[in-house]
Order: sequence, then C-alpha cells, then structure tokens
Amino acid sequence: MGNIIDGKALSQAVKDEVRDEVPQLEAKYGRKPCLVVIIVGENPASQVYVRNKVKAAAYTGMGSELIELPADISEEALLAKIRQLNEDPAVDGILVQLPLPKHIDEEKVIDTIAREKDVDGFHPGNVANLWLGKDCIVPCTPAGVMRMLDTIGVELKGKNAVVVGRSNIVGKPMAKLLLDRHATVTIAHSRTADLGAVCRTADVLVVAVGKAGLVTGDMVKPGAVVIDVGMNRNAEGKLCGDVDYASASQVASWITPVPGGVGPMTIAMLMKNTIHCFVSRMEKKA
Ligand code: L34
Repeated sequence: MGNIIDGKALSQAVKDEVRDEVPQLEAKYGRKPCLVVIIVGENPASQVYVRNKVKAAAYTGMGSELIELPADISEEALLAKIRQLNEDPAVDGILVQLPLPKHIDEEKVIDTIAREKDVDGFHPGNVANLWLGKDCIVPCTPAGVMRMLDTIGVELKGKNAVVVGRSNIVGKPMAKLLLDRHATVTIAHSRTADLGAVCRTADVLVVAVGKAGLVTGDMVKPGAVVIDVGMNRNAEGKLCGDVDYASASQVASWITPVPGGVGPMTIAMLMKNTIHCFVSRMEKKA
C-alpha cells in the first residue's frame, strides 16, 4: 500500500515559509508583494480556485486583489485591464485564470501580461528561459510537483520519469524540470501506442491529461511514485484525478490523492512565484 503525499500539509508548510518571509521583504523594500488575480465569467471550478488563491495570499500577509470580469467582456477590454496592471508599480504579479470564454484568445492574453509580472510562468519569455536553463518563473503546478518529490526524497538522477500529457501549463514544463534533475524523461499522450507499457517503465509517473481513471494500477510499476495532476468531476460532482487511486495505491510506493494533492501545491507555489516576481522587480529598481 502506497504512502500518501499529503499536498494539503505540504502546501501549508510552503505558505508558512512565505508568511515568514513577507515581513522581512516589507522591512527590506518598504512594501509588501501584491498579487492580482483576474477571473472572467462564472466557471464554478475556476471560482473555487481563484478564491483559494486570494485566500492563500491573505494568509501569507501579502497584498492581493481579485478582479471579477463578466463573461461577455471584450478581448480588447481585458487586454486593456492587463496593460493597466502592467503599468501599475504597486502590482507585482498578474494571473488570469484559465480557461477563458471562447471569444477571447488565451495566447494574446498570456502574451500581454508583462513577463516580469507573469506569476504563472506562461509568458513566452519565461518559457524560453525555462528551456534555456536561465532564471525564470516556473509554472506553479509542475513547481509544486517537484516540491512534493523533493519532500519524499525520491532520487531522480538516472531514473525513468514518464509524464502523461503535453500541455504548455503542466506536461511540457514538468518534463523539463525532471530532465534538469537528470531523469530519463518520456512524454506520453493521447496518441501514445500502448500507454500501459510506457507507464510501466516509470519510476516516477506524472499524469496530467484530464481524463478520470486513465491510469490504473496495472499500468504502474511496483514501487513507483505516482503524481496525479488530474482534476475531474464525476457524475455526482465529486472531484477525482486521472489515476484510479484504489488500484494504483496498491502498487505505488508513494501516491498523491485528489483532492488534497497537487491542487493545493499549485496555490502554494503561486505564493512563492509572487515573491520571486516582487524581489526581481525590487532588485532591478535598486
Ligand atoms: N492562469 N489558470 C492559470 N493558472 C493556473 O495555475 C491554473 N490552474 C489550473 C486551471 N487554470 C489555471 C489552477 O490554478 C488548475 N488549477 C488549480 C488550482 C487549485 C486547485 C485545483 C486546480 C485546488 O485547490 N484543488 C483542490 C480542490 C478544490 C475544490 O474543492 O474544487 C484540491 O484539493 O485538489
């Protein structure tokens, strides 16, 4: 039976680190970091996530603001709002919660957020720096997964890591971070032939597809570490991941639950990223 990686407890520890740091930053730079979160429309899942982000920011003592915009806002009006926040010296981090309504081009939105305020690490400049091994903002979800792996003390060097999913937000940056730790990395996806066989090679298996029950226990190598990034709702509205927890937890050495796994870590790492953006800007000004 696998050990559970408690994302809730670990995210609390990360938030406490940030909470300890905020007063020191305020003493050093004369003000607190400030995060602005924008939500467009009324997607209920997104509303929960953004509220948790603002709540976490308040907990750490940093400044935060939630901007709620109507679903029918024009793309131009949203971009104008972002440009205004880009220019506002009191704002350190800007996050526009995804997904956006269909009439808004997400790529345009991501490109418009100033690179130095891009707490998500989605801006092309941040992505380039990540892949070039330069200083950058690491996207929150894969950063949270790395923190989980470090906490359980799993050795990555020379191990087989399989990432299932190739999104810009999770799969691709996840693969790069594992590669940086000298894992042998495979990226699998919906067109992978014999996904089970590929997954069974994994010492560390990260699943980020968005398909409930995609990975079952028979696809997990005995003793593997299994990280479930999936966030799905079943017919009863209950949250579940991409991994069939009941069967996979019988085989894995460590496994993350959903909820209470990667989700809370995403939010905790956002706090870290906000501090990173704040310090970078303050140091440039000095
Ligand atoms: N711009 N959009 C932007 N940045 C992000 O980093 C995200 N993501 C993803 C969706 N869109 C985004 C998130 O914030 C996914 N995501 C996210 C964040 C937190 C949680 C889940 C997804 C989370 O807190 N999950 C809880 C359960 C919450 C509930 O009850 O619904 C958990 O325990 O897993």
